[in-house]
Amino acid sequence: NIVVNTHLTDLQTVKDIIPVRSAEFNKGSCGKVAVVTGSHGMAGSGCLASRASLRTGSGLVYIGAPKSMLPIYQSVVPEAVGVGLTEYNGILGQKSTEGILNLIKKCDVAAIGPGLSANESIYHIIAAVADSLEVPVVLDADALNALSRDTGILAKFKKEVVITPHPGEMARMTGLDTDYIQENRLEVARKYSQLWGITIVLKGAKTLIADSKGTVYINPTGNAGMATAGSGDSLTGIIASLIGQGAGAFEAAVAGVFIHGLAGDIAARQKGQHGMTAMDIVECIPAAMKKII
Ligand code: NPW
Ligand code: AMP
Ligand code: MG
Repeated sequence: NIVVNTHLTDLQTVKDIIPVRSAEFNKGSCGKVAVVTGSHGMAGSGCLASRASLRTGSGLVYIGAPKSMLPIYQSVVPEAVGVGLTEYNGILGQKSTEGILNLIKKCDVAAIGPGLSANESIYHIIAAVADSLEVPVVLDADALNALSRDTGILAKFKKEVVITPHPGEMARMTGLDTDYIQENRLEVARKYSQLWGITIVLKGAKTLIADSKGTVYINPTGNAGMATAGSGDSLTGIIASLIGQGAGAFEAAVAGVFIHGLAGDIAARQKGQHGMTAMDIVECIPAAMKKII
C-alpha cells in the first residue's frame, strides 16, 4: 500500500525541525557550510546556493570554486568566504581534490554539485569525498550527473547523504525514463531511497522527500514560478544550512523543501510567477522563516 508511511509536511513539523538559536551562539555555533561549486559560465548556481545558506541562518559559508572565479563570488556574496581551488580550463578536476577535502574537513556539512560541469573529473572528486570524509553531504546537479556513472558510491559515504534530483537527474541516475518517474513519483522515490540508503528529494510540483526506511513526506508549498533557472540551487543551500545548524539530514530535507516553497510563494506574491527569479526566492527565505518560527 503506497499511502502507508506517507505524510503531508505541515508548518508545525517544520517549526519543530528548525534548530533553535541560543542567545549564547557565535557564528561558529550556527554551522559551517562548504559549497563546492562552479565552472566557467556557471557562477550563478554557487552564488544562489551559498546566499541561500546564509539567509537560512548559517554562521559561516565557504565557497570552494575554481580560483579564477573567486572575484565573482566575492562580489555577489560578500558574506561568504572564498576558497580558490586548482582548476583546469575553467573547471574543477582531480587536482582540485586535495583542496576540496581540506575545505570540507573543517565544515559541518558540504553542498556539492551546482554548476560543477559534466566533466568526468567530477566523479573522482565525489568518490574521494565518500571514501575519506566524515561529514554529511547534500549532493545536487552535477554531483548527481557524476554519480550516474556509479551509484554504488552512495553506499560509501560515512555520514548522511541527501540528494536533490529533478526528474531529469533522477532519470540519469536510475536509467528510468523521465516520464515513468513523473507517473510513479512516490514509488520511485521510496524504492531508491531504500536501495541507496539515503534521503532523496525528488523535485517538481509537490516535491517528495523519502528516507531510507520508507517514510515519505509530500511538500505542499511552492508554485510554477519556481520553474526558473537556479531555483534548485537555492534549495541545496537551504537544506545544507539546516544540517549545518544541527538538524538531521532527512528532517533538514523535509523542512528545507517546505521553506523553499514558502519563499517561492512569497516571491510569487511580490513579483508574480512570471517575473520572479531564483534570487527572489533566496531573498524571501527570511520572510518564509518568520512565518514558520
Ligand atoms: P526536458 O527538457 O523536459 O526533457 P539538466 P540543469 C528535465 C547549473 N545551473 N519535470 C528537463 O528535461 C546546475 O547547477 C546553473 C520534468 C530539463 O530540460 C547544473 O550544474 C545556473 N523534467 C547545470 O546547470 C542556472 C524536468 O531535466 C532537464 C524537470 C545543469 O543543470 C541553471 C534539465 O536538466 C542551473 O541550475 C521537471 N520538474 N526538471 C547558473 N546561473 O549558474 C528538469 N527536468 O540537463 O540536468 O540541466 O538542471 O539546468
Ligand atoms: P532545478 O531544476 O534543480 O533548478 O530545481 C527546480 C526547483 O523548482 C525544485 O525545487 C522544484 O521543486 C521547483 N519547481 C519547479 N517547477 C515547479 C512547479 N511547477 N511547482 C512547484 N515547484 C516547482
Ligand atoms: Mg538544479
